[in-house]
Amino acid sequence: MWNPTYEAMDREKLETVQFLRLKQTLERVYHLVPFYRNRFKEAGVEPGDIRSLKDLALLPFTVKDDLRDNFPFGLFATDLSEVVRLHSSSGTTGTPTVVGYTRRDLETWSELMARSLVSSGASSNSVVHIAYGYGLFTGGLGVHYGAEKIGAIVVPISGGQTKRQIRMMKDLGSTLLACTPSYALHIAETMEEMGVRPSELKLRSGLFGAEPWSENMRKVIEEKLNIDAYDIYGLSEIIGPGVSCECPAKDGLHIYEDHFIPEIIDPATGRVLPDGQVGELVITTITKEALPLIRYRTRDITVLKREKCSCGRTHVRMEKVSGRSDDMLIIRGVNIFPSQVESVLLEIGGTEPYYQLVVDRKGSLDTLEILVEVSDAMFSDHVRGLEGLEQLIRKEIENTLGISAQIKLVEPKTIARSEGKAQRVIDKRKL
Ligand code: DLL
Repeated sequence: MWNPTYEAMDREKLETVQFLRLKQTLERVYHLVPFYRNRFKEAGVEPGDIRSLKDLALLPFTVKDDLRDNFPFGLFATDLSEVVRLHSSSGTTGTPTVVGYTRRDLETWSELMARSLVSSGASSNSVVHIAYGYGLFTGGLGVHYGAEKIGAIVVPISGGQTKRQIRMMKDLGSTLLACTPSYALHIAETMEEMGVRPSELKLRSGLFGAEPWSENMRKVIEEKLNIDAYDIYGLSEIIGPGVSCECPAKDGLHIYEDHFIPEIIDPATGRVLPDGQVGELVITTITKEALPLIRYRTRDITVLKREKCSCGRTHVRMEKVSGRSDDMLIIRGVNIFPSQVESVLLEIGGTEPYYQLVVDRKGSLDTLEILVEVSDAMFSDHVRGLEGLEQLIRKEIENTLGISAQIKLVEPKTIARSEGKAQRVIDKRKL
């Protein structure tokens, strides 16, 4: 562990720390951010009404539109002279949102990334190959400062030029690869094309996040790259990568509770759900200076688990994110996440983990077409094999998702590869 004092703190002590930090944050936002003062007044609450962690539920939610409506700096709680860095959220639609950090916020972020890197097998002896994009996206710089903090050697290569990435990993002896899971897969595939075997590299682990990926995808990546693959979660609004991360138990991501208070709500009603129930993750930051967020609705769907973890960390775990409530497709009334399709495809075999869901509407009926890339071996097989595969996928998708879909097998390497977050869904109903 990077910081056992906090990462393994006993529950009672941790909750005391959380409550003190929460109180301070509430006082600050109430007095420094007019938006929060107005919201609290509308909800009829004042910071003084919050007498225990449970009272958090009395406070109103904050949503992405609040950041947009107050673009660029309306929700900042410090003077701009205190702000030393800005990033922007990766949203591809609508007004952008901007997030800011004070010097102490950057220190906090580095600390959380240091914890995440150590949790996924890194140390001062590691060579950390950072293929997350550098720039306004938080992936590259977020991992970068954490890796420097633990004293590892940082290779700040950013995304793109995949063959060069592979040559560099080989030459420099990179031990940890940090990128999106879809890019990790693309790297593995390019290695195969180049005839580079995983044993020629020194890679031992991978820190993958920024998009949902299934357990089956983990197996594929681990096998192809011969590494341990760990999931890391975060969002720009809260801090960037390093809100939570897996430990060697690979059974959920520990949320750094000395900095964030998580809740799970029913996305439809906003009601807080008990631990163990699936719902939308809501996070309150309790140490952020420049942009504290109160009960921020992440839209990410997960479950909280409080059972003791074998790694010794005491912080609550969230399960792998299954999708976003706003990415959840409702097709003929059935809720579907792209990651469910991924899981089915990888279970079956004969296909590659490259797929795309195309949703359309014919008359009043929603249609779902799933483009699936077949493996090279399968493709060179005779047509009967492909027909059988198509039928099998159709059957399994129907069994798992509860709706029928048209399956279109496509040739190897025809679905666009991504260097960042993959685009899994084309919803023509919304175009
Ligand atoms: O994606 C920060 C990040 C960078 C996380 C690198 C991990 C690694 P945004 O661009 O603001 O920030 O996107 C945040 O991405 O609300 C989730 O929907 C999704 N996401 C992030 N990590 C995971 C993950 C970064 N491990 C949005 N699993 C979040 C599933 C994830 N979804």
